[in-house]
Amino acid sequence: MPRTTRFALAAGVALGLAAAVVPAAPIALITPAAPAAPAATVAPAAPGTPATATLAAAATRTRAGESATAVVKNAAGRALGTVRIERYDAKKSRVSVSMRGLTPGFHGFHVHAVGVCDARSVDRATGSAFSSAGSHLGPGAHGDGAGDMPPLLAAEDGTAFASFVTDRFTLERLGDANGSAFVVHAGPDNFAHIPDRYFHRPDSTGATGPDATTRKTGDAGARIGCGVVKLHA
Ligand SMILES: [Cu+2]
Repeated sequence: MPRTTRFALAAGVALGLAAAVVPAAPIALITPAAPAAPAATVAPAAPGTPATATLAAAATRTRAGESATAVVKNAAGRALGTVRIERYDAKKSRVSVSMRGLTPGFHGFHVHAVGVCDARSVDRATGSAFSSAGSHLGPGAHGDGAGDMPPLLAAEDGTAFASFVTDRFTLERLGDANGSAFVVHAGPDNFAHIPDRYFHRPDSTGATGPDATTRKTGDAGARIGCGVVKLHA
């Protein structure tokens, strides 16, 4: 296995574990075999805050009309799952993911900047569908971008569940003029986090370090699923 791939997996494991420690909130499309914890329990406890107070606060954070959904489909039009986005507080969003039919392992998972999932639009970088969704939601270089999220970890049965809170985008941002889309990639995401010791030789431009593909997409590869964000009134 190439060093960079090995590193990418290690990075993905760390991030995946961070995402996996939080139980997935129930989503209508797929019910996890293990009973999912109520959504309120995924709220991280603030230091020194009694657990009961945190639960009560979390329960009131999501008000009607403060959520969005994206149904993610593959290039053949088959639904892979659902992403639910809720307002967590003024600056944060809670993202709950439920997928099936993925190849086992880690998958790069990003918000892309355009709310169009056209399976016929070919992504020139990878040859895959959904070029229409544009690049990652910015601003920020890959790894620090608004649209960067913990990768999905698909189990041997192809299911993936995740729930996390991010302050990198709000519902307003997802619903901006050109919308946005949640995209699942074929491979793991290294977040362009390549240590200096892996620097490659200078390329044609004289640049060293991670190449353009790594810096832009974290080498997550083909876009295998895409779901347009729909805000709920
Ligand atoms: Cu992406």
